[in-house]
Amino acid sequence: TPSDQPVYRATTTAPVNIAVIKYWGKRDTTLNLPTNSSLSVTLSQRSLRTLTTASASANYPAEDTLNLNGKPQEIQSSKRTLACLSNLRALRKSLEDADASLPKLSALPLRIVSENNFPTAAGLASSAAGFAALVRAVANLYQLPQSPRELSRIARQGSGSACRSLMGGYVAWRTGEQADGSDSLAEEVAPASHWPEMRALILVVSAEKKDVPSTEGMQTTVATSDLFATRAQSVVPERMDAIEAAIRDRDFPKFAEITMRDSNTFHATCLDSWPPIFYMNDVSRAAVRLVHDINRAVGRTVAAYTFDAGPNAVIYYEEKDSELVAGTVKAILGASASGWEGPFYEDLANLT
Ligand code: 2P0
Repeated sequence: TPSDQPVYRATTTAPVNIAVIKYWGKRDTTLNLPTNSSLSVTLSQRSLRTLTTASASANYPAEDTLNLNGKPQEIQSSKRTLACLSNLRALRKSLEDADASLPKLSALPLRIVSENNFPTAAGLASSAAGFAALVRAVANLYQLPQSPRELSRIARQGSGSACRSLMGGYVAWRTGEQADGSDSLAEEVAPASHWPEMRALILVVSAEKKDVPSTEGMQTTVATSDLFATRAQSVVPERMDAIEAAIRDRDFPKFAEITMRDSNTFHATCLDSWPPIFYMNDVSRAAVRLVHDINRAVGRTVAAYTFDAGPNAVIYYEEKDSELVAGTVKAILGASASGWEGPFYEDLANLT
Protein backbone atom coordinates (compact mmCIF):
# COMPACT_ATOMS: atom_id res chain seq x y z
CA THR A 1 0.00 0.00 0.00
CA PRO A 2 1.17 3.61 -0.51
CA SER A 3 1.48 4.20 3.22
CA ASP A 4 4.30 1.67 3.30
CA GLN A 5 6.55 3.92 1.22
CA PRO A 6 9.53 5.59 2.91
CA VAL A 7 9.42 9.21 4.08
CA TYR A 8 12.61 11.17 3.35
CA ARG A 9 13.08 14.15 5.64
CA ALA A 10 15.42 17.07 6.40
CA THR A 11 15.11 19.81 9.01
CA THR A 12 16.98 23.09 9.13
CA THR A 13 16.83 26.60 10.53
CA ALA A 14 17.62 29.89 8.81
CA PRO A 15 18.44 33.26 10.32
CA VAL A 16 17.04 36.72 9.78
CA ASN A 17 19.29 39.28 8.13
CA ILE A 18 19.04 43.04 8.62
CA ALA A 19 20.26 45.19 5.75
CA VAL A 20 22.55 48.15 6.38
CA ILE A 21 22.49 49.06 2.67
CA LYS A 22 18.90 48.51 1.67
CA TYR A 23 17.47 46.57 -1.26
CA TRP A 24 14.61 48.65 -2.66
CA GLY A 25 13.56 48.36 -6.30
CA LYS A 26 13.53 45.60 -8.91
CA ARG A 27 14.70 45.70 -12.49
CA ASP A 28 12.96 42.34 -13.06
CA THR A 29 9.92 41.49 -10.98
CA THR A 30 9.73 37.80 -11.93
CA LEU A 31 13.35 36.92 -11.14
CA ASN A 32 13.60 39.46 -8.27
CA LEU A 33 16.58 41.22 -9.82
CA PRO A 34 17.41 44.37 -7.86
CA THR A 35 18.20 47.87 -9.09
CA ASN A 36 20.99 48.22 -6.51
CA SER A 37 23.33 46.01 -4.54
CA SER A 38 22.65 45.62 -0.81
CA LEU A 39 24.52 44.48 2.28
CA SER A 40 23.28 42.93 5.48
CA VAL A 41 24.29 41.47 8.80
CA THR A 42 22.99 37.99 9.53
CA LEU A 43 21.57 37.56 13.02
CA SER A 44 22.47 34.66 15.28
CA GLN A 45 19.17 32.69 15.42
CA ARG A 46 19.20 33.11 19.20
CA SER A 47 16.03 35.13 19.15
CA LEU A 48 14.77 35.17 15.55
CA ARG A 49 14.76 32.23 13.15
CA THR A 50 12.66 30.07 10.87
CA LEU A 51 12.55 26.31 11.50
CA THR A 52 11.62 24.24 8.45
CA THR A 53 11.17 20.54 7.77
CA ALA A 54 10.97 19.30 4.19
CA SER A 55 9.88 15.76 3.48
CA ALA A 56 9.09 13.73 0.39
CA SER A 57 7.11 10.52 0.13
CA ALA A 58 4.94 8.53 -2.25
CA ASN A 59 2.49 8.35 0.68
CA TYR A 60 1.66 12.04 0.30
CA PRO A 61 -1.15 13.49 -1.85
CA ALA A 62 0.11 14.39 -5.34
CA GLU A 63 0.50 18.14 -4.83
CA ASP A 64 3.33 19.77 -2.88
CA THR A 65 2.14 21.42 0.33
CA LEU A 66 3.47 24.19 2.55
CA ASN A 67 2.33 24.86 6.09
CA LEU A 68 3.49 28.11 7.71
CA ASN A 69 2.96 28.67 11.43
CA GLY A 70 0.27 25.99 11.48
CA LYS A 71 -1.65 27.33 8.48
CA PRO A 72 -1.75 25.67 5.05
CA GLN A 73 -0.50 28.06 2.34
CA GLU A 74 -1.77 28.35 -1.24
CA ILE A 75 1.50 27.46 -2.92
CA GLN A 76 -0.03 26.61 -6.28
CA SER A 77 -0.80 30.33 -6.69
CA SER A 78 2.58 31.46 -5.34
CA LYS A 79 4.81 31.76 -8.40
CA ARG A 80 7.80 32.46 -6.17
CA THR A 81 7.46 29.29 -4.12
CA LEU A 82 6.83 27.26 -7.28
CA ALA A 83 9.95 28.77 -8.89
CA CYS A 84 12.11 27.79 -5.89
CA LEU A 85 10.73 24.25 -5.82
CA SER A 86 11.07 23.67 -9.57
CA ASN A 87 14.68 24.93 -9.54
CA LEU A 88 15.53 22.60 -6.65
CA ARG A 89 13.76 19.63 -8.28
CA ALA A 90 15.66 20.18 -11.52
CA LEU A 91 18.96 20.03 -9.62
CA ARG A 92 17.89 16.82 -7.88
CA LYS A 93 16.73 15.34 -11.20
CA SER A 94 20.16 15.90 -12.74
CA LEU A 95 21.77 14.07 -9.79
CA GLU A 96 19.34 11.16 -10.27
CA ASP A 97 20.00 11.08 -14.03
CA ALA A 98 23.72 10.82 -13.34
CA ASP A 99 23.41 8.14 -10.63
CA ALA A 100 20.71 5.49 -11.05
CA SER A 101 21.20 4.22 -7.49
CA LEU A 102 19.71 7.42 -5.99
CA PRO A 103 16.08 7.32 -4.86
CA LYS A 104 13.88 9.29 -7.27
CA LEU A 105 12.96 12.02 -4.81
CA SER A 106 12.40 14.53 -7.60
CA ALA A 107 9.31 12.55 -8.61
CA LEU A 108 7.78 12.58 -5.10
CA PRO A 109 5.39 15.16 -3.63
CA LEU A 110 6.93 17.48 -1.06
CA ARG A 111 5.55 18.44 2.33
CA ILE A 112 7.11 21.56 3.85
CA VAL A 113 6.35 22.67 7.38
CA SER A 114 7.76 25.98 8.55
CA GLU A 115 7.57 27.94 11.77
CA ASN A 116 8.82 31.39 12.73
CA ASN A 117 9.51 32.15 16.37
CA PHE A 118 8.64 35.81 15.77
CA PRO A 119 5.73 37.78 14.22
CA THR A 120 5.37 37.17 10.48
CA ALA A 121 5.25 40.16 8.11
CA ALA A 122 5.82 42.76 10.82
CA GLY A 123 8.87 44.18 9.13
CA LEU A 124 11.15 41.64 10.80
CA ALA A 125 12.42 40.10 7.58
CA SER A 126 10.32 36.96 7.94
CA SER A 127 10.28 36.33 4.18
CA ALA A 128 14.09 36.35 4.15
CA ALA A 129 14.44 33.68 6.82
CA GLY A 130 11.40 31.82 5.46
CA PHE A 131 12.59 31.36 1.89
CA ALA A 132 16.20 30.76 2.98
CA ALA A 133 15.00 27.95 5.27
CA LEU A 134 12.73 26.51 2.57
CA VAL A 135 15.55 26.39 0.01
CA ARG A 136 18.10 25.05 2.51
CA ALA A 137 15.70 22.36 3.81
CA VAL A 138 14.79 21.06 0.35
CA ALA A 139 18.44 21.27 -0.80
CA ASN A 140 19.40 19.16 2.24
CA LEU A 141 16.57 16.71 1.59
CA TYR A 142 17.77 16.37 -2.02
CA GLN A 143 21.43 16.22 -0.88
CA LEU A 144 22.35 18.89 -3.41
CA PRO A 145 26.06 19.70 -3.71
CA GLN A 146 25.45 23.40 -4.55
CA SER A 147 27.18 26.04 -2.41
CA PRO A 148 25.23 28.67 -0.41
CA ARG A 149 26.22 31.16 -3.11
CA GLU A 150 24.64 28.98 -5.81
CA LEU A 151 21.56 28.34 -3.69
CA SER A 152 21.22 32.10 -3.17
CA ARG A 153 20.18 32.35 -6.84
CA ILE A 154 17.17 30.14 -6.02
CA ALA A 155 16.29 31.77 -2.69
CA ARG A 156 16.35 35.20 -4.38
CA GLN A 157 13.43 34.13 -6.53
CA GLY A 158 11.41 33.40 -3.39
CA SER A 159 12.13 36.81 -1.87
CA GLY A 160 15.00 39.08 -2.80
CA SER A 161 16.35 39.53 0.71
CA ALA A 162 16.24 35.75 1.30
CA CYS A 163 19.40 35.28 -0.78
CA ARG A 164 21.35 37.04 1.99
CA SER A 165 20.10 34.66 4.74
CA LEU A 166 21.95 31.63 3.36
CA MET A 167 25.22 32.88 4.80
CA GLY A 168 26.39 34.12 8.16
CA GLY A 169 28.32 37.28 8.93
CA TYR A 170 28.37 40.24 6.55
CA VAL A 171 26.70 39.46 3.25
CA ALA A 172 26.49 41.44 0.02
CA TRP A 173 23.90 40.81 -2.68
CA ARG A 174 25.38 41.99 -5.97
CA THR A 175 22.92 43.31 -8.56
CA GLY A 176 24.66 41.40 -11.33
CA GLU A 177 24.42 42.35 -14.98
CA GLN A 178 22.85 39.36 -16.70
CA ALA A 179 19.20 39.50 -17.74
CA ASP A 180 18.68 35.89 -16.57
CA GLY A 181 19.86 36.71 -13.03
CA SER A 182 22.68 34.15 -13.14
CA ASP A 183 25.10 36.63 -11.53
CA SER A 184 22.67 38.26 -9.08
CA LEU A 185 23.98 36.38 -6.06
CA ALA A 186 24.80 36.76 -2.38
CA GLU A 187 28.39 36.56 -1.23
CA GLU A 188 30.09 36.70 2.13
CA VAL A 189 31.99 39.98 2.64
CA ALA A 190 33.36 38.91 6.03
CA PRO A 191 32.65 35.90 8.21
CA ALA A 192 30.85 36.21 11.53
CA SER A 193 34.15 35.74 13.36
CA HIS A 194 35.67 38.83 11.73
CA TRP A 195 33.76 41.26 13.96
CA PRO A 196 32.34 39.22 16.86
CA GLU A 197 31.76 42.35 19.01
CA MET A 198 28.84 43.41 16.80
CA ARG A 199 25.44 43.39 18.51
CA ALA A 200 21.90 44.10 17.40
CA LEU A 201 18.92 45.17 19.48
CA ILE A 202 15.60 44.62 17.73
CA LEU A 203 12.78 46.86 18.93
CA VAL A 204 9.27 45.80 18.02
CA VAL A 205 6.77 48.63 17.93
CA SER A 206 4.06 46.72 16.19
CA ALA A 207 3.61 43.04 15.48
CA GLU A 208 0.72 43.84 13.14
CA LYS A 209 0.96 43.29 9.42
CA LYS A 210 2.32 46.34 7.63
CA ASP A 211 0.23 48.52 5.29
CA VAL A 212 2.20 48.37 2.06
CA PRO A 213 3.93 45.05 1.30
CA SER A 214 7.58 45.44 0.19
CA THR A 215 7.05 44.14 -3.34
CA GLU A 216 4.24 46.61 -3.99
CA GLY A 217 5.98 49.48 -2.18
CA MET A 218 9.16 49.14 -4.18
CA GLN A 219 7.26 49.05 -7.46
CA THR A 220 5.52 52.30 -6.53
CA THR A 221 8.87 53.86 -5.67
CA VAL A 222 10.52 52.71 -8.91
CA ALA A 223 7.62 54.07 -10.95
CA THR A 224 7.12 57.42 -9.23
CA SER A 225 10.07 58.64 -7.14
CA ASP A 226 12.53 61.13 -8.63
CA LEU A 227 15.00 60.49 -5.82
CA PHE A 228 15.00 56.76 -6.46
CA ALA A 229 17.28 56.74 -9.54
CA THR A 230 19.86 58.93 -7.81
CA ARG A 231 19.97 56.60 -4.82
CA ALA A 232 20.25 53.45 -6.93
CA GLN A 233 22.78 54.77 -9.44
CA SER A 234 25.07 57.10 -7.53
CA VAL A 235 24.47 56.93 -3.79
CA VAL A 236 24.41 53.18 -3.12
CA PRO A 237 27.48 52.16 -5.19
CA GLU A 238 29.68 54.54 -3.18
CA ARG A 239 28.11 53.42 0.09
CA MET A 240 28.70 49.74 -0.75
CA ASP A 241 32.42 50.42 -1.19
CA ALA A 242 32.57 52.56 1.94
CA ILE A 243 30.73 50.11 4.20
CA GLU A 244 32.76 47.16 2.96
CA ALA A 245 35.89 49.14 3.90
CA ALA A 246 34.37 49.97 7.32
CA ILE A 247 33.60 46.28 7.90
CA ARG A 248 37.12 45.27 6.79
CA ASP A 249 38.62 47.84 9.23
CA ARG A 250 36.03 47.13 11.97
CA ASP A 251 35.44 50.89 11.99
CA PHE A 252 32.18 51.14 13.94
CA PRO A 253 31.62 54.93 13.64
CA LYS A 254 31.95 54.71 9.87
CA PHE A 255 29.80 51.57 9.65
CA ALA A 256 27.20 53.29 11.85
CA GLU A 257 27.02 56.54 9.91
CA ILE A 258 26.60 54.78 6.56
CA THR A 259 23.96 52.47 8.06
CA MET A 260 21.90 55.36 9.47
CA ARG A 261 22.25 57.46 6.33
CA ASP A 262 21.20 54.61 4.06
CA SER A 263 18.15 53.84 6.19
CA ASN A 264 17.21 57.51 6.00
CA THR A 265 17.76 57.67 2.22
CA PHE A 266 15.64 54.55 1.70
CA HIS A 267 12.79 56.04 3.76
CA ALA A 268 13.21 59.35 1.89
CA THR A 269 12.56 57.54 -1.42
CA CYS A 270 9.46 56.03 0.18
CA LEU A 271 8.26 59.50 1.19
CA ASP A 272 9.11 60.70 -2.33
CA SER A 273 6.91 57.99 -3.88
CA TRP A 274 3.47 58.95 -5.16
CA PRO A 275 1.29 58.41 -3.23
CA PRO A 276 3.86 58.61 -0.43
CA ILE A 277 4.67 55.49 1.59
CA PHE A 278 5.21 55.82 5.35
CA TYR A 279 6.94 52.92 7.06
CA MET A 280 8.38 54.84 10.00
CA ASN A 281 6.07 56.52 12.50
CA ASP A 282 6.39 58.85 15.51
CA VAL A 283 7.53 55.96 17.70
CA SER A 284 10.23 55.06 15.16
CA ARG A 285 11.40 58.66 15.08
CA ALA A 286 11.71 58.70 18.88
CA ALA A 287 14.28 55.90 18.51
CA VAL A 288 16.16 57.89 15.84
CA ARG A 289 16.35 60.91 18.16
CA LEU A 290 17.45 58.77 21.09
CA VAL A 291 20.31 57.19 19.12
CA HIS A 292 21.55 60.61 17.99
CA ASP A 293 21.22 61.87 21.59
CA ILE A 294 23.24 58.93 22.93
CA ASN A 295 25.98 59.41 20.32
CA ARG A 296 26.14 63.15 21.02
CA ALA A 297 26.24 62.66 24.81
CA VAL A 298 29.00 60.03 24.60
CA GLY A 299 30.99 62.10 22.12
CA ARG A 300 31.52 59.20 19.70
CA THR A 301 29.25 57.08 17.51
CA VAL A 302 28.33 54.05 19.59
CA ALA A 303 24.94 53.19 18.10
CA ALA A 304 23.30 52.99 14.67
CA TYR A 305 19.60 52.62 13.86
CA THR A 306 18.09 51.10 10.77
CA PHE A 307 14.45 50.60 9.73
CA ASP A 308 13.00 48.26 7.09
CA ALA A 309 9.55 48.27 5.52
CA GLY A 310 7.84 48.82 8.87
CA PRO A 311 8.14 50.91 12.05
CA ASN A 312 10.38 48.49 14.02
CA ALA A 313 13.94 49.56 14.76
CA VAL A 314 17.15 47.60 14.75
CA ILE A 315 20.03 49.20 16.65
CA TYR A 316 23.58 48.04 16.03
CA TYR A 317 26.32 48.60 18.63
CA GLU A 318 29.48 46.92 19.88
CA GLU A 319 29.57 44.59 22.87
CA LYS A 320 31.73 47.00 24.91
CA ASP A 321 28.96 49.61 24.64
CA SER A 322 26.10 47.24 25.57
CA GLU A 323 25.27 48.94 28.85
CA LEU A 324 25.49 52.39 27.30
CA VAL A 325 23.37 51.59 24.25
CA ALA A 326 21.06 48.67 25.01
CA GLY A 327 20.79 49.71 28.66
CA THR A 328 19.79 53.29 27.81
CA VAL A 329 17.49 52.31 24.94
CA LYS A 330 15.66 49.73 27.03
CA ALA A 331 15.36 52.11 30.00
CA ILE A 332 13.97 54.96 27.91
CA LEU A 333 12.03 53.24 25.13
CA GLY A 334 10.98 50.39 27.41
CA ALA A 335 8.90 52.85 29.47
CA SER A 336 5.27 52.36 28.54
CA ALA A 337 4.73 56.01 27.60
CA SER A 338 7.27 55.70 24.78
CA GLY A 339 4.85 53.83 22.50
CA TRP A 340 7.29 50.95 22.04
CA GLU A 341 5.39 47.80 22.94
CA GLY A 342 8.29 45.41 22.77
CA PRO A 343 9.41 42.72 22.82
CA PHE A 344 13.03 43.84 22.57
CA TYR A 345 15.31 41.13 21.25
CA GLU A 346 19.02 41.26 21.89
CA ASP A 347 21.22 39.43 19.51
CA LEU A 348 24.82 38.64 18.89
CA ALA A 349 24.47 40.14 15.47
CA ASN A 350 26.63 37.87 13.44
CA LEU A 351 27.07 34.53 15.13
CA THR A 352 25.26 31.80 13.26
C1 2P0 B 1 16.27 44.87 2.65
N1 2P0 B 1 13.79 45.18 2.46
O1 2P0 B 1 17.31 45.08 2.02
C2 2P0 B 1 15.08 45.77 2.30
C3 2P0 B 1 15.03 47.00 3.14
C4 2P0 B 1 12.87 46.01 3.14
C5 2P0 B 1 13.58 47.30 3.31
O2 2P0 B 1 14.35 43.34 1.34
O3 2P0 B 1 9.70 41.57 -3.16
O4 2P0 B 1 10.68 40.98 1.18
O5 2P0 B 1 10.19 39.58 -1.76
O6 2P0 B 1 11.98 40.63 -3.14
O7 2P0 B 1 12.95 40.83 0.06
C6 2P0 B 1 12.11 43.53 1.82
O8 2P0 B 1 11.89 43.06 0.56
O9 2P0 B 1 11.00 41.81 -1.18
C7 2P0 B 1 13.48 44.01 1.86
P1 2P0 B 1 10.71 40.84 -2.37
P2 2P0 B 1 11.66 41.53 0.22
O10 2P0 B 1 16.20 44.02 3.55
